[in-house]
Amino acid sequence: MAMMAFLMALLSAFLMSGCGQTVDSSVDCSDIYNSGQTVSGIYSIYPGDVPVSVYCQMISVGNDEDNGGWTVIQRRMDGSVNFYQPWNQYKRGFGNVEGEYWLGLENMYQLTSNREYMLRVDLEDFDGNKAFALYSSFSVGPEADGYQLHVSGFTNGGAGDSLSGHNGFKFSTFDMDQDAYENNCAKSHLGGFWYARCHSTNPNGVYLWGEDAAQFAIGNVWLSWKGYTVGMKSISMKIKKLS
Ligand SMILES: [Ca+2]
Repeated sequence: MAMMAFLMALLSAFLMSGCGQTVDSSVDCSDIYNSGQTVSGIYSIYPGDVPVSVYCQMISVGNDEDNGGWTVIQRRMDGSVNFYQPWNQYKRGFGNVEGEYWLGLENMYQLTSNREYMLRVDLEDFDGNKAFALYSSFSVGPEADGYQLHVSGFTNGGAGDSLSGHNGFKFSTFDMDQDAYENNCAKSHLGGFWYARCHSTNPNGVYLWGEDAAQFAIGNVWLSWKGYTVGMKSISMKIKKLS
């Protein structure tokens, strides 16, 4: 009996402590950061009942004070992942958490439906120039409303504002046209996004490897910084919970 009690205590201690880089019941990277984990990397978070692997950026890149606990929801960095994906993939998430990935609309909804988040978009071109855009409020609506985007409160980090025009629009993919255009924005711009008629940024578009004047508005572009024909070397979207 004593042995059994000991084993139960051991098991209990193990379950309480968690394992690896999992921090038990952390909803997002803000929780993980606040628990003392200040090294950027891959962690498990719990947007809902099941763990999700995510890249936590614990230090902001660039000249601002917003360090700590950014949950990366979208990341392009080397063109290694095909972002021309159907609805179910954008809903569930896809890619490689060590590199390029999309966290998934359902996870974004679970995270932001009853908590307040800010959004930061970091951009880098192939000449090494960097800029960002900051939004004081970001959330994604439920699937029943087409995973509608709610974004506001722009602050300029040099990139200008190419996202506020997408506020209020539903998410669209090539097999789920919910945009405001008579044709299919996802098909004509080769991505998946909260397209309007159609876009001023296309973060999930084709990885262009820089400027290509022949490829108008299909690349991973940010209009107010580099126009419609310059693809980013890296573009990432990350959210942080407001305290
Ligand atoms: Ca349409």
